[in-house]
Amino acid sequence: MPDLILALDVLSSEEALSVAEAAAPHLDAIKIGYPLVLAAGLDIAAPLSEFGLPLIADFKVADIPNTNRLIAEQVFAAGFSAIICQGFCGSDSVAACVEAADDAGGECYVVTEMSHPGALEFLSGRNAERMARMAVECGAHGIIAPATRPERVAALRTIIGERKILSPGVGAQGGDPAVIAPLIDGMIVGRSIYTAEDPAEAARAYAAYRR
Ligand code: OMP
Repeated sequence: MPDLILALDVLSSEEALSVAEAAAPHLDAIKIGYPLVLAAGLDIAAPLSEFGLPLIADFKVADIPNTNRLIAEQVFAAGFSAIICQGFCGSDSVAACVEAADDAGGECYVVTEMSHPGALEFLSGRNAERMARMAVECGAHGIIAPATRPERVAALRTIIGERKILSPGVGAQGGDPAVIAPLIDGMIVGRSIYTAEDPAEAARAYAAYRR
């Protein structure tokens, strides 16, 4: 059963720190990305790391290999433990992130199939399976796959074997935590925790699906 990863997509450092402090006892990692970093700056990583949890940088990095490497190096220098990159730019772009992660002793996760309805237009099916296979070949530590489509997570699992699957889409996007939990290694939950009246209680409820 999976780790619980908070997607902290709030728009101020005050709210970020307050939600993180409340939820931290029930979490295994915190994921932040453009919303919080653009609002509060990359320096938010330092106070967030005080909670003693791994920090995942969700910049869905999607550029040429050199730019991907430069982005990933900044991320790991700022204290993050992992980075998320897109798979659709190809193996050389993914390999640049994996290499930067390896150099920093961190991890790289590759987006294969996304969780929203529009993902079915391009980021699903055979393309997602090809990206999962490529993620394994590049030495990525795992993939991102949709909690909104458990059958697709099961299909991607047959490709990536023991590598980790981190899965967003439970709660606000409609995915059922009880259905997806046995299939994945990390459950990513955002709004259902950070907009809850009691984020600590919401996090505790999702933590019940943990190992
Ligand atoms: P909630 O829908 O609020 O629980 O947040 C989900 C989090 O996972 C957000 O930070 C999304 O950006 C992220 N996410 C998806 O929702 N779907 C994906 O396919 C991939 C991600 C991601 O890479 O984390």
